[in-house]
This record gives sequence, C-alpha cells and structure tokens, in this order.
Amino acid sequence: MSTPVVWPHSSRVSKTFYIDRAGVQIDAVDHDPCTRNPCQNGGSCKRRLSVGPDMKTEESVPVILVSNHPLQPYACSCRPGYAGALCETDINECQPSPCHNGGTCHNLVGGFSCTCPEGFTGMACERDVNECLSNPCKNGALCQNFPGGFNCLCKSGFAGKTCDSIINHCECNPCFNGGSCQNLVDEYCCHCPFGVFGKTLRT
Ligand SMILES: [Ca+2]
Repeated sequence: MSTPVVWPHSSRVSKTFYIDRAGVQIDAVDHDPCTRNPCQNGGSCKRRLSVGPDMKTEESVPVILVSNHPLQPYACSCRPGYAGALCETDINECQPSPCHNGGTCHNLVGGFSCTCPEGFTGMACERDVNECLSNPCKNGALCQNFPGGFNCLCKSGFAGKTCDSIINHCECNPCFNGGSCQNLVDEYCCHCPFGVFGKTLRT
C-alpha cells in the first residue's frame, strides 16, 4: 500500500534520499493544488500543509510528516453567502425566514430580500406603514393608524374606506305619492305635492 507524503515546498533534499530512508511512495513533489483553483463561486484558494491526527514524525533536518490521512492540501476562503470545503454551497439566508409579518423571503447571494404584505415595510417587513401621514381620509374624517393598516372615522353623511362617498339617504326612494326626495347629511327630506303630508308622504 502506498503511503502519501506531503512534500514541503522549500525542501531541496533529494527525493531519492527520502524514498530510501522512509520506504514510502512519494505522490507529489512541490505540487501547488491552487494552480487550477478548486474553490467554487469565486472562493480564493490557499495552500496548506496538514495531515490527520494519526501522525508520526521522523527525526530529520527538514520536517517530514507521514500519515495515511493527509488532509486536503489547500483551504478555500469563501465569498459571503457561500460555504463548504469548496465553497460549493449557497447559504440559504431564508432558513429560517428573517421576514416578519407574513413577508415572503427571497434567497440571494450573500443575503435575502423580503416582499412585504401591504401595510408593512423595512428590510424584514418589521415596520408598520403609517398611512395617516399621507392624509388618506377625506371630508374631515379622523385617521387612525394601526399595525398593517389604517381606519377612517367618517363624519356624518360620509362612508367608504376613506370616507369619500356621500351617503344617499334617497337611494331607497322613501317618498311616496309623488314626493321628491332631498338628500341631507344625516337624513332625507320629502317635498310633498299639494294635499299630501307626513315624513314619507303616506296618506
Ligand atoms: Ca399602519
């Protein structure tokens, strides 16, 4: 069985000398594993000399490490957002989701973005939108802000989400006997033809 030996870059000692002394097969001499960058996704490669813990040392002037488990002779420094020995893994920043208030998370390289539901904003949908700052309530209505929305307290005679509709009290044709209906703020008024009287002109 051949035992790999990691050969120090600075050594100038005869390869044959070590083969004779150690009786091992030398797999690589002055090899640079970073020549063809094995690191993916823009990771940078650095050479390193390392072996597993089951190691023994040989007494000699240069250092010789003998091991059945030489470790990967390089290390990758990954760009933000990537991980793994070869930077091959895209880190999913959406696991767990950082978005609040029901926001939808999108995994990006080195980060994330959130699509927020209406009424929330911020990098992680953490902030309530204060809709009252844009004065959405019409016709003198009072605006009430709350997390995720707003509410308009309409004045008499107005209706709708933003109090922009005038309530038509004549809509149901309350006047009988040919009376004409006039819409007022809180009520209606029936104008009676001659000989008829009453709120709704019933005889
Ligand atoms: Ca709000």
